[in-house]
Order: sequence, then C-alpha cells, then structure tokens
Amino acid sequence: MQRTLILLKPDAVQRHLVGEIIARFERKGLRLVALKLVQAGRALAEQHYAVHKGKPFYESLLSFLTSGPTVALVWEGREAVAVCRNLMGLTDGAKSPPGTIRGDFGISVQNNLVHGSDSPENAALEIALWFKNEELVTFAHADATWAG
Ligand code: IDP
Ligand code: MG
Repeated sequence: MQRTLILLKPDAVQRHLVGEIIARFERKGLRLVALKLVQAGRALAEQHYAVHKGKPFYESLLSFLTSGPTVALVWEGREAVAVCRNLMGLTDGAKSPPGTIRGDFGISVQNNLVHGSDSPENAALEIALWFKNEELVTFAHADATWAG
C-alpha cells in the first residue's frame, strides 16, 4: 500500500486550519500512519527542500518552514501520493481550483498550507526524514473491506 508524507505548514497551524485540513485527508479514506507537531530547524528545512536550493524563493521558503510549528503526517492508501496531491490542488493558491485545500484556504504561492510528496520514491525519503521508524504505526483498519 502506498504511503505519502503530508506537512501542514506553519501557516496552517497559525491560521487554525489543522483540523479542517486533516479532515479532508481522513474523509477521503486515507489511513493515518503517523502524526506529530514539529518545530523544524534550519537543517531539517534544508534537507526537506534541498531540491529547491539556488532558486530565488529558497531562503524565504526556509524561513517560512522554520517560522513556527508544522504538523507532519504519514497517510497510507491506494495511490496515496496522487490522491493527496489532488486534494491539495496546485502550488499557487490563487490558481488552485475551489474544492482543493490550497484553492479553498489560500491565495499565496509560498504560504500554501500543505506539502505533499510528489512520488512514491520521494515519499519514502521524506517519511524517513521526518519520522523515526518506530513512529510509524501499523494497525488493522475497521473499514478495510469497505474503503479499499
Ligand atoms: P509543491 O509544494 O506544489 O510541490 P514546489 O514547486 O515543489 O511546489 O515548491 C515547494 C514549495 O516552495 C511550495 O509549496 C511553495 O511553498 C514554495 N514555492 C514554490 N514556488 C514558489 C515561488 O515562485 N515563490 C515563492 N514560493 C514558492
Ligand atoms: Mg514539490
């Protein structure tokens, strides 16, 4: 079963949108594997956004991600990476359609509320970056025969 890393970035926490956003992933039928509140430091932010090093928005992005607590989650389910990316919407909140998280709650490009892994390979790397193995919890899901 595919897994993905989701971050509710500091703007989601500061704007009291944590419950609202988690509910969208939960109601979709994804299964929770791990969840915690993290104050990211510079080193973690640099590793997480290493692919963007050198871009004009890189330093600002690191300041944003370290500016307050982030909620880190791992979700599991069929096509979890794509399912989560679709729930999130486009990077730019202004261009993201209504019904998506970024489309419903934001207008900024940088402060776009959520991060979601963009491939199963990156998901594995990102999950290992944010969570220790023992923080990933495997359990039997009561809806297994219904939700797929
Ligand atoms: P994604 O989060 O939709 O995958 P990426 O292109 O991977 O988008 O960018 C990572 C994060 O960097 C975005 O979520 C956003 O917070 C920020 N970002 C991306 N492009 C810009 C930009 O042009 N200006 C400012 N911030 C940006
Ligand atoms: Mg990305």
